[in-house]
Amino acid sequence: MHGFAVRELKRRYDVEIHAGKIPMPKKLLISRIRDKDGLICYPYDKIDSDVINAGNKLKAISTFSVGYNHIDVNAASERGIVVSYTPEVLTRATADLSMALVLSLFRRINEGYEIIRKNEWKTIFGPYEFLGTDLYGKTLGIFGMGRIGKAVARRASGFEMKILYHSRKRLSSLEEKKLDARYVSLDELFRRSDVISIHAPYTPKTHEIVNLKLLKKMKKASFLVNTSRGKIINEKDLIVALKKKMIAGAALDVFQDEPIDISNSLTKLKNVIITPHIGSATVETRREMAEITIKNLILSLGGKRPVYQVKVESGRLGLS
Ligand code: 8YV
Repeated sequence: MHGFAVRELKRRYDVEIHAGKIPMPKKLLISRIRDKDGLICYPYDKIDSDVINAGNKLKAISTFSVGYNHIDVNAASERGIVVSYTPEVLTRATADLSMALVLSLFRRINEGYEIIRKNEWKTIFGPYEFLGTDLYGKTLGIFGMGRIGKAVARRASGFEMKILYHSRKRLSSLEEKKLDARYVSLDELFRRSDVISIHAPYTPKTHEIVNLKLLKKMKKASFLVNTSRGKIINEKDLIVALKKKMIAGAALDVFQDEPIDISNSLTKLKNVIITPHIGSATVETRREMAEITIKNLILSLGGKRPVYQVKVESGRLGLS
């Protein structure tokens, strides 16, 4: 947690900070939460019903993230505990990273870097060597057209890409027009896109929704990008698709298990770019996330509405 945020919290409350192993072991968390009024947590902390029910005095949970699939929101709601999160402030940073990954795949930036690093750039490339593809005129398929999906669409428009999308809710025709985006079924999205970028939340409904059946529908020359949650993709199926060259490549910032194990094939495949869950990792964004996280907690503990409260709605709950 940022220093300014810790200082502000300490000015108001008795604060206990876990500074040991991450994530905090469940037993330890359960024992330390018993006398706490509020909790600040991160996506790697599993805040399940055992943890929530151990917090006898718990009134507020504030997560330093837009995703809240790590919190049993139902269990919290049953106990009248307010759950808050940090959307909006990380939209731009995450959309920027998604576009960076799209560009890296299309223009083979990582491959280029690798051949120079390994001293394999021995001759000047001829006109047909080391070719990537233009973004211009290609179709970007956005799965999950929420705040981040829309920000990706706006950026992709700047590169003159065509936008298809699939989402829980279809946008209004005015919004579709503004973004120049066409709504299609999930099947059609996977069939028609040159690159698919995932921006859906992780829920029981999206759990491993991207499986072999769907990947088989993609064009051989197409790419997959994921900056949302790893478990939306069936990783084993993706590895099969990549090894068999059913798709051209993937760029992933999130994984089924994080940190990814070095023995995972995704760390070895040539047609894969991986980054260590850095979607929101910019100086500006992380500072704003910290501001919102403590504001959310302070407002909730003061009996007021937090800046961003997680609403209990079926289909968006469940633990990862
Ligand atoms: C993490 C994220 O919050 O916001 C999310 O849902 O996955 C990330 O931005 C960030 O890595 C801090 O743990």
